[in-house]
Order: sequence, then structure tokens, then C-alpha cells
Amino acid sequence: MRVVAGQFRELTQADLAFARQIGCSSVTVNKPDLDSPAWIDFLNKQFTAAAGPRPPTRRWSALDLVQMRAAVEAHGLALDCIEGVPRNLLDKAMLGLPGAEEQVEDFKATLRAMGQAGIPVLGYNWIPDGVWRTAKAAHGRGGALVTAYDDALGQRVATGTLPPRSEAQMWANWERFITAVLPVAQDAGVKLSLHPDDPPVPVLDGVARIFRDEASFARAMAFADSPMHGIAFCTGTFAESGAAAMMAALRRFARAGRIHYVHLRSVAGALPRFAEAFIDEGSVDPVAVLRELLEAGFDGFVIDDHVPHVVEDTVWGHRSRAYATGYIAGILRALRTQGGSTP
Ligand SMILES: [Mn+2]
Repeated sequence: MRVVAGQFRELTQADLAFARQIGCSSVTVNKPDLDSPAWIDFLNKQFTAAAGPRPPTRRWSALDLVQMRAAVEAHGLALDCIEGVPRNLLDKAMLGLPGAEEQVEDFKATLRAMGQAGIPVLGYNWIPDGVWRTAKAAHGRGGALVTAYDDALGQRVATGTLPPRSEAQMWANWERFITAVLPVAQDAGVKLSLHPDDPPVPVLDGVARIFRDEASFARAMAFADSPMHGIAFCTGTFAESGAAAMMAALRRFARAGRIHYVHLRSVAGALPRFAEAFIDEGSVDPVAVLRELLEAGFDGFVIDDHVPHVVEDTVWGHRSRAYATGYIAGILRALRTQGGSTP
């Protein structure tokens, strides 16, 4: 088990140096938009006006991914995982809309390219309408800005932007998707890791949210029963339904060897109302989480997740993430020292 930094939407030399400075040996990248100027610059892509407008990237090339990995390794770091493709590369597959099959083919090509580039884990989720909050800047400890969710408000939202989808439809779409892509992931040697729906409520804005509790993950792990298909276990999202339920799910899936990586964050309260919290407060006990992972022989990585926004922090959250990462690493060192093994 190791503590990593990342969830970078873009990579910069400074961010990679920062990850090393706070003691991490590897990083993750999260839903990178390779068409953004920052990525074009970082990957040192060359374009000429004569070539005409560039078509949007629908699948990642092995070359882009090798360049990404090489840039990370140049800082003495490993690239452990890409935590998902941008949502607009998978939304039609999730919703069963025209174009779904093309998105699945592109996803398969991306998996093959990741295998060629030697990037071992690709996260994904089945949330076409994304993470929802009813407040983006509520006040947490000391006035830190946190996101919050109140289901009484959330259930009143009807944007009409997505077609209504039932649980049965969302499951059928997912089963079609995973049946198509899992053999490719296995061939490519790339692990697929499913993150839960956040918030884990049955439906929002007319679209069912199917991956929200232990039972739904048990069904998913049984349907796609392979070591190459596992869970991006988000303690925060699971604990939004209650910390005891989160710990039960963690224990079950860690001992079954189905957790690929862990988002370690806490929440204050639970549905129908919760707010995000610092790692050292709220309902999630990070000591209990890490002890359980150690006892289960977990050999993946642990990363901080949404962190409260503290004074003079950056958008990515250098200050708050450094606090969370150091806190997690300190607990892990203490547990390992108590266990008699080397830190
Ligand atoms: Mn998460």
C-alpha cells in the first residue's frame, strides 16, 4: 500500500515536483482533456494551421500516454492510474444514446493504448450527470469552504438536460459496456476501477444512480468477476450513506481483493444531508480504514480526494491536499511501526 498524490486534470512540472516534495512516489491523473492548451503544451504536440482544425480527441493514443508517463517518470515518480476519461467520452454509452457503440470502441482503443504505454489502472464511473452538490461553498471548520448536499433540495432539481433513465436501463447499459470492454482490459493488462455514484441516492434529475451501496457493488463485481475489474473505493461517497455501512463494504471488498485504489476523505453528516470535511473530522475514521486495508493485505494506492478549500490555497488545493496526504501517510507509518514492519 502506498499514499499517492494527483487527481491532476492537467500536469505541470511544478505539480510533479510538489508530489515528490510531499513524499509521494507516484501520481494519478484525473479525466484529462488532452485537447486543452495545457495538455497540448505539456505533451509537446505539434500542429500546423495547414492541417486544418484538429478533430476533438475521442480516444487516447499510445504516444500521448507514453509522453505523459515519461514526463511523470522524469520527476522520479510513477504514473499509477488515470482516474477516468472525460465524461463526454462515455456519456452516450452510459445513457444508451446514439453514438454509444462508437464511444465503447474508442474506450477499447484507449485501453489498448494504456496497455502499450504501461499505465496499469483506468478508473471509471457510471454517472452521466456527474457529482452533485446543493452548495459548492458552505462553511466548514474555521470557515474553510466545503461542498454540501441536501437531498430535499437535490430531489427538486429537474434540468431536463438528460433523458430519464431507470435503474434497469442503467444496469443494462453498464452490462453491455463492461461485457464489451473487460476482455480488452484483460488483454491489455489494464485494471478497470469503478467509482461509486456521488451522492449515492437512487435517482437525481430523472437519471438512476445505480452504484451506490455494498449490494450494488457486489452485483457488479459478480457480473464482471475478474481481478482486472475492481473498485475505486471512495470512503467519502460510501460514508455519505453512513460510516458503518462504508466500513462494512470496505472490509468485504478489501478482503475479496476487489479494491484497486482508495479515495480517503471524510464527510460530516450523512444522507439526506452531508457536507465534506477535513480528513481528521467527520464520520470517517482514517485510522480504522487504513488498519482494515493493512489487515486485508491491500497492495494498491490510497489518495486524498475532495479537500476543503483553505485560506490562500490554489484551485487544485496544494495546501489542503498536503495536509490530507501528510495526515494519511503519518497514520500509515504509525500503524506499520506498531505492526513491527518497516515504515
Ligand atoms: Mn471519490
